[in-house]
Amino acid sequence: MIELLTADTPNGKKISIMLEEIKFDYKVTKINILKDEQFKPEFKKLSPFSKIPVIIDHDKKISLFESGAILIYLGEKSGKFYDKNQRTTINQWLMGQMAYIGPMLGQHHQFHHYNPGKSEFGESRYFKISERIYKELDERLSQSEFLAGKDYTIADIATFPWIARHEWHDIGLKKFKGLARWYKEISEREAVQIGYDLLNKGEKIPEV
Ligand SMILES: N[C@@H](CCC(=O)N[C@@H](CS)C(=O)NCC(=O)O)C(=O)O
Repeated sequence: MIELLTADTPNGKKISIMLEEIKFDYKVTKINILKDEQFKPEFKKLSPFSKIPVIIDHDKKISLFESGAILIYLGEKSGKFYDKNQRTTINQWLMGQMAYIGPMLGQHHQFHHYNPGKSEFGESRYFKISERIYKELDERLSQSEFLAGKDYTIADIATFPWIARHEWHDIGLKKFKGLARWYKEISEREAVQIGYDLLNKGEKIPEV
Protein backbone atom coordinates (compact mmCIF):
# COMPACT_ATOMS: atom_id res chain seq x y z
CA MET A 1 0.00 0.00 0.00
CA ILE A 2 1.16 3.51 -0.80
CA GLU A 3 0.63 6.33 1.67
CA LEU A 4 0.55 9.77 0.08
CA LEU A 5 1.42 12.57 2.50
CA THR A 6 0.26 15.72 0.85
CA ALA A 7 -1.67 18.95 0.68
CA ASP A 8 -4.20 19.90 -1.96
CA THR A 9 -1.87 21.71 -4.37
CA PRO A 10 -0.76 21.11 -7.98
CA ASN A 11 2.32 19.19 -6.79
CA GLY A 12 0.14 17.07 -4.52
CA LYS A 13 -2.45 16.43 -7.23
CA LYS A 14 0.21 15.07 -9.62
CA ILE A 15 0.65 12.08 -7.37
CA SER A 16 -3.00 11.38 -6.58
CA ILE A 17 -3.71 11.51 -10.34
CA MET A 18 -0.86 9.06 -11.02
CA LEU A 19 -2.04 6.71 -8.26
CA GLU A 20 -5.54 6.73 -9.72
CA GLU A 21 -4.19 6.17 -13.23
CA ILE A 22 -2.15 3.13 -12.21
CA LYS A 23 -4.92 1.88 -9.88
CA PHE A 24 -2.65 1.35 -6.90
CA ASP A 25 -4.08 0.91 -3.45
CA TYR A 26 -3.31 4.13 -1.56
CA LYS A 27 -4.36 6.33 1.31
CA VAL A 28 -3.96 10.09 1.69
CA THR A 29 -2.50 11.60 4.85
CA LYS A 30 -3.12 15.33 4.86
CA ILE A 31 -0.25 17.65 5.78
CA ASN A 32 -1.54 21.11 6.61
CA ILE A 33 1.15 23.36 5.15
CA LEU A 34 -0.75 26.46 6.28
CA LYS A 35 -0.31 25.24 9.86
CA ASP A 36 3.39 24.41 9.32
CA GLU A 37 2.92 20.66 9.71
CA GLN A 38 5.62 20.22 7.03
CA PHE A 39 8.21 21.41 9.57
CA LYS A 40 7.40 18.74 12.16
CA PRO A 41 10.50 16.59 12.79
CA GLU A 42 8.72 13.36 11.83
CA PHE A 43 7.77 14.85 8.44
CA LYS A 44 11.18 16.42 7.89
CA LYS A 45 12.76 12.98 8.31
CA LEU A 46 10.86 11.97 5.17
CA SER A 47 11.18 15.26 3.30
CA PRO A 48 14.43 17.16 3.97
CA PHE A 49 13.15 20.38 2.35
CA SER A 50 9.89 20.17 4.35
CA LYS A 51 7.76 19.96 1.23
CA ILE A 52 4.84 17.86 0.13
CA PRO A 53 4.29 15.48 -1.61
CA VAL A 54 5.90 12.44 -0.04
CA ILE A 55 5.00 8.80 -0.51
CA ILE A 56 5.68 5.83 1.73
CA ASP A 57 5.63 2.49 -0.03
CA HIS A 58 4.69 0.37 2.98
CA ASP A 59 5.32 -2.93 1.16
CA LYS A 60 8.89 -1.95 0.31
CA LYS A 61 9.35 0.09 3.49
CA ILE A 62 10.76 3.10 1.65
CA SER A 63 9.73 6.72 1.37
CA LEU A 64 10.32 9.26 -1.40
CA PHE A 65 10.17 13.04 -1.66
CA GLU A 66 10.11 15.30 -4.79
CA SER A 67 7.11 14.81 -7.06
CA GLY A 68 9.18 14.09 -10.20
CA ALA A 69 11.12 11.34 -8.43
CA ILE A 70 7.84 9.94 -7.08
CA LEU A 71 6.29 9.87 -10.57
CA ILE A 72 9.35 8.08 -11.95
CA TYR A 73 9.20 5.55 -9.10
CA LEU A 74 5.50 4.87 -9.65
CA GLY A 75 5.99 4.73 -13.42
CA GLU A 76 8.75 2.15 -13.03
CA LYS A 77 6.84 0.17 -10.41
CA SER A 78 3.58 0.03 -12.37
CA GLY A 79 5.12 -0.22 -15.85
CA LYS A 80 2.70 2.52 -16.94
CA PHE A 81 3.07 6.01 -18.43
CA TYR A 82 6.89 5.73 -18.39
CA ASP A 83 7.73 3.56 -21.37
CA LYS A 84 11.33 2.30 -21.27
CA ASN A 85 11.89 3.25 -24.93
CA GLN A 86 10.61 6.80 -24.46
CA ARG A 87 12.41 7.72 -21.25
CA THR A 88 14.94 10.07 -22.80
CA THR A 89 12.11 12.22 -24.15
CA ILE A 90 9.78 11.83 -21.16
CA ASN A 91 12.58 12.84 -18.77
CA GLN A 92 13.21 16.11 -20.62
CA TRP A 93 9.57 17.21 -20.42
CA LEU A 94 9.31 16.02 -16.84
CA MET A 95 12.44 17.95 -15.80
CA GLY A 96 11.12 21.00 -17.68
CA GLN A 97 7.99 20.84 -15.57
CA MET A 98 9.92 20.37 -12.34
CA ALA A 99 12.55 23.03 -12.90
CA TYR A 100 10.68 25.64 -14.94
CA ILE A 101 6.91 25.31 -15.38
CA GLY A 102 6.06 24.54 -11.74
CA PRO A 103 8.41 27.03 -10.06
CA MET A 104 7.55 29.89 -12.45
CA LEU A 105 3.77 29.39 -12.37
CA GLY A 106 4.13 29.04 -8.60
CA GLN A 107 5.68 32.51 -8.42
CA HIS A 108 2.91 33.82 -10.68
CA HIS A 109 0.39 32.44 -8.15
CA GLN A 110 2.22 34.23 -5.35
CA PHE A 111 2.37 37.66 -7.01
CA HIS A 112 -0.75 37.72 -9.18
CA HIS A 113 -3.26 35.57 -7.30
CA TYR A 114 -2.37 35.73 -3.61
CA ASN A 115 -0.62 39.10 -3.29
CA PRO A 116 -1.75 41.45 -6.06
CA GLY A 117 -0.63 45.03 -5.73
CA LYS A 118 2.39 44.25 -3.55
CA SER A 119 5.08 44.19 -6.22
CA GLU A 120 4.64 45.57 -9.70
CA PHE A 121 7.96 44.07 -10.73
CA GLY A 122 7.11 40.58 -9.43
CA GLU A 123 3.63 40.62 -10.92
CA SER A 124 4.81 41.71 -14.34
CA ARG A 125 7.87 39.42 -14.41
CA TYR A 126 5.97 36.23 -13.58
CA PHE A 127 2.96 37.15 -15.71
CA LYS A 128 5.27 37.43 -18.75
CA ILE A 129 7.11 34.21 -17.93
CA SER A 130 3.82 32.36 -17.47
CA GLU A 131 2.53 33.68 -20.77
CA ARG A 132 5.74 32.48 -22.38
CA ILE A 133 5.25 29.01 -20.83
CA TYR A 134 1.72 28.86 -22.28
CA LYS A 135 3.14 29.75 -25.72
CA GLU A 136 5.93 27.19 -25.48
CA LEU A 137 3.60 24.42 -24.36
CA ASP A 138 1.14 25.41 -27.05
CA GLU A 139 3.84 25.17 -29.73
CA ARG A 140 4.73 21.67 -28.59
CA LEU A 141 1.14 20.51 -28.24
CA SER A 142 0.20 21.87 -31.64
CA GLN A 143 2.71 19.42 -33.13
CA SER A 144 2.54 16.54 -30.70
CA GLU A 145 -0.47 14.86 -29.11
CA PHE A 146 1.17 14.73 -25.69
CA LEU A 147 4.29 16.37 -24.29
CA ALA A 148 6.63 13.46 -24.88
CA GLY A 149 5.04 12.29 -28.13
CA LYS A 150 2.02 10.21 -29.06
CA ASP A 151 1.51 8.70 -25.60
CA TYR A 152 0.19 10.14 -22.37
CA THR A 153 3.04 9.94 -19.82
CA ILE A 154 4.17 11.10 -16.39
CA ALA A 155 5.34 14.35 -18.05
CA ASP A 156 1.69 15.18 -18.85
CA ILE A 157 0.59 14.09 -15.38
CA ALA A 158 3.18 16.44 -13.84
CA THR A 159 2.19 19.41 -15.99
CA PHE A 160 -1.60 19.08 -16.04
CA PRO A 161 -2.42 20.22 -12.45
CA TRP A 162 -0.42 23.41 -13.03
CA ILE A 163 -2.41 24.31 -16.15
CA ALA A 164 -5.56 23.41 -14.22
CA ARG A 165 -4.91 26.64 -12.26
CA HIS A 166 -5.46 28.58 -15.52
CA GLU A 167 -8.23 30.71 -14.01
CA TRP A 168 -5.68 32.10 -11.54
CA HIS A 169 -3.24 32.81 -14.36
CA ASP A 170 -5.52 35.20 -16.29
CA ILE A 171 -3.69 34.40 -19.51
CA GLY A 172 -6.63 32.89 -21.37
CA LEU A 173 -6.17 29.18 -22.04
CA LYS A 174 -8.73 29.24 -24.89
CA LYS A 175 -6.37 31.29 -27.09
CA PHE A 176 -3.80 28.51 -27.03
CA LYS A 177 -5.46 25.91 -29.21
CA GLY A 178 -2.91 23.10 -28.87
CA LEU A 179 -2.59 23.51 -25.12
CA ALA A 180 -6.36 23.77 -24.67
CA ARG A 181 -6.91 20.62 -26.76
CA TRP A 182 -4.42 18.69 -24.61
CA TYR A 183 -5.92 20.08 -21.38
CA LYS A 184 -9.47 19.13 -22.36
CA GLU A 185 -8.45 15.64 -23.41
CA ILE A 186 -6.67 14.98 -20.10
CA SER A 187 -9.53 16.56 -18.08
CA GLU A 188 -11.88 13.96 -19.53
CA ARG A 189 -9.94 11.00 -18.12
CA GLU A 190 -11.83 9.47 -15.22
CA ALA A 191 -8.65 8.80 -13.19
CA VAL A 192 -7.63 12.44 -13.57
CA GLN A 193 -11.03 13.64 -12.34
CA ILE A 194 -10.85 11.37 -9.28
CA GLY A 195 -7.18 12.14 -8.53
CA TYR A 196 -7.75 15.87 -8.97
CA ASP A 197 -10.34 15.74 -6.18
CA LEU A 198 -7.57 14.69 -3.83
CA LEU A 199 -9.44 15.42 -0.62
CA ASN A 200 -12.81 14.08 -1.84
CA LYS A 201 -14.44 17.50 -1.61
CA GLY A 202 -16.24 17.12 -4.93
CA GLU A 203 -13.70 19.46 -6.55
CA LYS A 204 -14.14 19.70 -10.32
CA ILE A 205 -11.42 20.40 -12.87
CA PRO A 206 -11.82 23.95 -14.21
CA GLU A 207 -13.08 23.98 -17.80
CA VAL A 208 -11.17 25.60 -20.63
N1 LIG B 1 9.98 20.39 -6.16
C1 LIG B 1 9.03 19.98 -5.16
C2 LIG B 1 8.17 21.17 -4.81
C3 LIG B 1 7.16 20.80 -3.75
C4 LIG B 1 6.51 22.04 -3.18
O1 LIG B 1 6.81 23.18 -3.55
N2 LIG B 1 5.59 21.82 -2.24
C5 LIG B 1 4.92 22.92 -1.60
C6 LIG B 1 3.40 22.84 -1.82
S1 LIG B 1 3.01 22.77 -3.53
C7 LIG B 1 5.18 22.86 -0.11
O2 LIG B 1 5.26 21.79 0.46
N3 LIG B 1 5.32 24.02 0.51
C8 LIG B 1 5.53 24.12 1.92
C9 LIG B 1 6.77 24.88 2.27
O3 LIG B 1 7.57 25.15 1.38
O4 LIG B 1 6.93 25.20 3.43
C10 LIG B 1 8.17 18.83 -5.70
O5 LIG B 1 7.82 18.89 -6.88
O6 LIG B 1 7.87 17.89 -4.96
